[in-house]
Amino acid sequence: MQIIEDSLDQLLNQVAIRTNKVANRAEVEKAVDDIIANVIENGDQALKDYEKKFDGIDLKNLRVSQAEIDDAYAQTDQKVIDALELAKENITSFQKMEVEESFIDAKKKGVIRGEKIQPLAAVGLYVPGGTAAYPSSILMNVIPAKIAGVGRIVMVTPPQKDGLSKAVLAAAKIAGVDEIYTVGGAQAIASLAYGTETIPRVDKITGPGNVFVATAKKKVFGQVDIDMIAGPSEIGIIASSQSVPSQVAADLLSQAEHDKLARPMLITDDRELAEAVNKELDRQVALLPRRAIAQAAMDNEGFIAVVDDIDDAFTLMNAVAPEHLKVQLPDAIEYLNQIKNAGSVFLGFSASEPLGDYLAGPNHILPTGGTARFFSPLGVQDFVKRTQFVSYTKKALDKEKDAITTLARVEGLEAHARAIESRFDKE
Ligand code: HSO
Ligand code: ZN
Repeated sequence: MQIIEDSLDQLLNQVAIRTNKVANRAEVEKAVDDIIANVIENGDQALKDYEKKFDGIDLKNLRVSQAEIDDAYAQTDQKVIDALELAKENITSFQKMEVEESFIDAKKKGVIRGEKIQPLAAVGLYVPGGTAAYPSSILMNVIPAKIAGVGRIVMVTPPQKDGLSKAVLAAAKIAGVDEIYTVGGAQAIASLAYGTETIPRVDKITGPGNVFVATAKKKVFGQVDIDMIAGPSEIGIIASSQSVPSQVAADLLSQAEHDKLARPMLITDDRELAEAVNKELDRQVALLPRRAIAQAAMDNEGFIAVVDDIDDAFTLMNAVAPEHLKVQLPDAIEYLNQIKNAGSVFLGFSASEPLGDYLAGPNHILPTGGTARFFSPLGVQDFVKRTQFVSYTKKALDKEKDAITTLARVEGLEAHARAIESRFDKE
């Protein structure tokens, strides 16, 4: 990968330029607008027409039968089932700790105030087709929704000529998906947002997808809620002369193999390590089945930055705000306070990134493209909403009524003031 060595200011500038790229989306926007309008008007028929047009598949039923799901589960290797079950256990125990409590406050005489947290009634999960249909992502999406208490979890995924992936169906069963429909693309997002004769309208849509799916999600936001818009995977590693080059390279490649636009990034204070990692990358990438993708990611988006010291490495990495941040240093946990912007952090030599992708328990649906500055990992909080409430006795209202009527009249809202005063009218 390209090695850049410069002053911290120059490097910070370069990082800002790299994360500001905006793609020209006008054509995609127009296509997606048309698809959404067609699904609203023609429902199931529009979905079937699109499958025929885009994938050449004649869909009889949109819904995947329980028998098909059970069969897929039965045909899945027991080792895979066991691994999914262990992942489920770890994800569940971790995500349960995210549950937020409702509260009620009665400290002031005659006043009750509170906030009630309740699950969303229905959510939809988009699972991409082909090789990007990851069983692990199904667990990561569905388990927090289950813990939140979501009543109905609907999955949509594009139909495949030789049938849906067995491992995906098995993961959906293990995670507790309620219904699965074979529909993909922008039309799938439209159907979840507006509902069709067969597919129920949901309250929130989560899950990654291609540019059409991502654009459709942005467009239906407001009609329903959506999770963040996922971009290509990223890994930022901070390493020093004490890191092992082969391990650093292996972690960089673990994310580079996701996508030609994935971003493997290394920041180090040691030029020698930078060069050793580069050699390892060349050696290891040649051995990978997905070497073409990983190599493209390294060439397109990857970089190694050499800085003066480890403090500068953290400053620069905070500006990158990577999806995954790997601290490949001794006593890594000591650096936790220096990390401001990162989706998920992997501390120490043994915490290799795929530990988080599959098993440790934190979510792998994470903010990308620098959005870790303000977005968080997907979690239980994403599947609940808050409702606030108050109750006042007449005496308590009497104490505060003047402040209310004053504010109402300042805003020119006389009926607001009178509504309060009506409580004190003489009968
Ligand atoms: N690293 C991906 C998630 C994933 N990895 C799924 C393997 N399977 C999120 O950036
Ligand atoms: Zn991954």
